[in-house]
Amino acid sequence: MTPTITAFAASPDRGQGLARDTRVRWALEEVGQPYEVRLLSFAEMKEPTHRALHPFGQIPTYEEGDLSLFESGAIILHIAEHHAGLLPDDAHARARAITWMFAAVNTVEPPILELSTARLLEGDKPWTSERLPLVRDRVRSRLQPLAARLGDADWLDGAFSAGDLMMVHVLQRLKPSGLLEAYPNLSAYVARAEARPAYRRAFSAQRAVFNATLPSG
Ligand code: GTB
Repeated sequence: MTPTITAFAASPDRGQGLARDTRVRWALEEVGQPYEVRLLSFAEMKEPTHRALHPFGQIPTYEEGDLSLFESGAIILHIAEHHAGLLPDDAHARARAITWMFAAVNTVEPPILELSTARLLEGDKPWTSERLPLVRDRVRSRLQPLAARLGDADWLDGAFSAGDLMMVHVLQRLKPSGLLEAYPNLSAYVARAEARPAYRRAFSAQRAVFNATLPSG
């Protein structure tokens, strides 16, 4: 059964692939599962029909037969558990890959989101100039140990896994901040993941949504 995911009809990132449907698209591409996409406006996301799928009125959601899921982490774990390619077979290695998924969304992503909020939503507040250095330090306090753990390995724990997919998508959000550049192995890690054919396909698919909104000619 072909799953259907939801995505922004008009992503605020203007096709940079930073909205969380991209990580779900990427997981589906990695495992070779075709999918359909239902595009939603901000107003449609808050309507009861969509809130029945996503209590918080957000994207992405995932529907497959009578199963419907929200939360990108849960969706990707579901995909990874039902297809080969994103989680190792060995039970301990599998548990470690899932640990990296949680580390990405629960430990690394929060200060990165805080930085985005401070820059984009609160950039005009009088206290932002004092707050930004603190938030940037909080991001560094996650990047430094992550860079130390990755070292010169290609991926966080052996072969590429759902843990890397999630971590890379979280780190991509840092690109405009310039913070990632201080950690050359993390920059190379992100670039390595972005060179994967599955990522390229996912990126192009979400980009096509933005391109379709551009005036022709
Ligand atoms: N924890 C949830 C998950 O992982 O699925 C978070 C879902 C979420 O934040 N969804 C966002 C959303 O629907 C889109 S991805 N927002 C609309 C709303 O809440 O009303 C977050 C996002 C938005 C914009 C950018 N950007 O412009 O760069 C990047 C990421």
